[in-house]
Amino acid sequence: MIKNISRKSSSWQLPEHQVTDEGVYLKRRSFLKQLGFVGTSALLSSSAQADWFSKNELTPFVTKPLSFKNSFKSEDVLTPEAKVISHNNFYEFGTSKNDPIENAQQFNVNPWQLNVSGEVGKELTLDYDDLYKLFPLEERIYRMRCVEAWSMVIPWIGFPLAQLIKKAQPNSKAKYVAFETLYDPKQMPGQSSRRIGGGVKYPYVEGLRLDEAMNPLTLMSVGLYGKSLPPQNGAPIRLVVPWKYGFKSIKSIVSIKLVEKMPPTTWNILAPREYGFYANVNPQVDHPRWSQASERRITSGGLFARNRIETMPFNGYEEQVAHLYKNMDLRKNY
Ligand SMILES: Nc1nc2c(c(=O)[nH]1)N[C@H]1C(S)=C(S)[C@@H](COP(=O)(O)O)O[C@H]1N2
Ligand SMILES: [Mo]
Repeated sequence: MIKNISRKSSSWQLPEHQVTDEGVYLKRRSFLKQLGFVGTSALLSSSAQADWFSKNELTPFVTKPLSFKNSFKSEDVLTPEAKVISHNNFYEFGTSKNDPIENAQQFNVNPWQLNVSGEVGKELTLDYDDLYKLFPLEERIYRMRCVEAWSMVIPWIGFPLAQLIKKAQPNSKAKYVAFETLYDPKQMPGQSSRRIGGGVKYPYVEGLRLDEAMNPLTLMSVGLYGKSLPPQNGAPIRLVVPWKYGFKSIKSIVSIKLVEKMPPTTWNILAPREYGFYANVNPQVDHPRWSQASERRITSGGLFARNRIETMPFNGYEEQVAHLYKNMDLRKNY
């Protein structure tokens, strides 16, 4: 995502236990490379999924089946599960697309605490079981468009963020919502090494305007393809905002804070000219280094199934969300 940003190597500054973690990580990667596994995961078929884990000598993270009702369908062909869980951006576990599936299987998500705080009448703390029990779960089939110009169609399971925010009773000062990913360098190798974590400042943070957060499309996701989230997709709970570039959909959230001012966001901090606060999918506003007019839809099968399609304004959700930006210059507010 950030190829032209300088990565000052600072591993020599790290305390010894972190250097050791990185050493183990790098050894593992070169081992996998020798065996020819690194870089091949995008070509896997569904049936190859179990195989992938055994070849890589990984015990897959255990997901659990969820009950939910169907509520939001799509005409689009679903991206196969094996691709949804093996082609990921989750820099806390490394910057290559197959790093998260390789490095996150031991991620411990139970116990978990998600705090809702800030300009609210009632602070909330949700623990692991609450994430699945507090609100009825629904399935939402959404397109997901990464700013890197690839996209998927994913059957998420979750509940509207609006329900959680209402429960916390925001006061009149609440104008924005600030989200934060877990900070745990012992479990997330990218957080203890600039090289592995891509130079991102951790914890990963994101934000929405309150009306964006309250829009019925905005989902807190706890699962996909009928089961709880695998760690590489943001277990145990992540945001999904389908009309915005994928980087807004922050993973493994521990804090949601209602705030008065526009909060800082990770990619905007790193490269403000390239990544704005709004990040609405917009085929007419190019990234400074590439076009956003089209995207590669990741579907099934081999190379010829990787369709190049036109990108739609607001990722095709114009009807549901365009009103949020009525009087805004979307070129300025990218
Ligand atoms: N904490 C955290 N959240 C994150 C990211 C990340 O690196 N760290 N990557 C983002 C990007 S760039 C994308 S495209 C989506 C990818 O979600 P997926 O791997 O479930 O498809 O997660 C987003 N959420
Ligand atoms: Mo992304």
